[in-house]
Amino acid sequence: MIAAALTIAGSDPSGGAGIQADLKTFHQFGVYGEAAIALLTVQNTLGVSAIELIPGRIIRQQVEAVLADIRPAAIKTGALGGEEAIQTVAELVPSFECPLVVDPVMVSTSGHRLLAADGERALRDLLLPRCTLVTPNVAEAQILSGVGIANLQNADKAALRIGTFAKVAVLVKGGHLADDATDVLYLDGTLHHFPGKRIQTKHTHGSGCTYSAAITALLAKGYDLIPAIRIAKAFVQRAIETAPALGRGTGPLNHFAGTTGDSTGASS
Ligand code: PXL
Repeated sequence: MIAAALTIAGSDPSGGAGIQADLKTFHQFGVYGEAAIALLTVQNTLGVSAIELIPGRIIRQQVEAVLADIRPAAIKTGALGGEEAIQTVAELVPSFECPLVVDPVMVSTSGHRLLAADGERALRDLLLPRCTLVTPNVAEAQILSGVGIANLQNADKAALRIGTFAKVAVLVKGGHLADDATDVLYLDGTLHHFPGKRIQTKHTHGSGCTYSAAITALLAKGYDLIPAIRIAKAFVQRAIETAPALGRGTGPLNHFAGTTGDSTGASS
């Protein structure tokens, strides 16, 4: 039977980030994609011009409808918008009965806030302790940990701190680190490093969404966390390297990139 995965996140009508990136990524990994929408953005590759939050009760009803019918084998969250949505999802977690990946989206690639200030506390106190893996970028890891991050050692410290207080696995993504693009995983008291290539391109719109969606798809297929991260990272790297240069701003990745763990670009 085909595995299903659910994303609870925001809509990006230009198709490169959010729900749209998650569904394309699930599909590319051969996983049946389901999507509960937590907010709408009005945006294209040049930026976000408006945001409309979906009421918590509608988010809850979308998730409950999915859980009552086509049960996902893994779930991820993306942009949730604020405290109400985060509290709603946190309350639903005990009914998930599968891994939960939280991408703590706070700011869009173009610098637009996708989480109100009240949401940061709710994210840290309500949602993080209930997830399997949280995947902050450097800016988000700084906010969640209180550690200033300028290098890999700082990223290690931030991952350790978040993992220790929330008692979850933490993947601090190094894509924005000055030296290289190494990611740090804190898992059960141990730090692991995933070296990456720094790719010179402006087309990175939705790379965080795509990465966490790829991890979620692989967890839905039964992969353990470390191989899932390794394969997902190789996919995102290839998707950035072969980005189709669409749009007049920060363009999307190539969601048709190969999904195997090696770097040949071959599809599974
Ligand atoms: O990549 C973060 C992100 C998440 N969700 C939505 C977005 C973005 C970035 O632009 O638009 C809806």
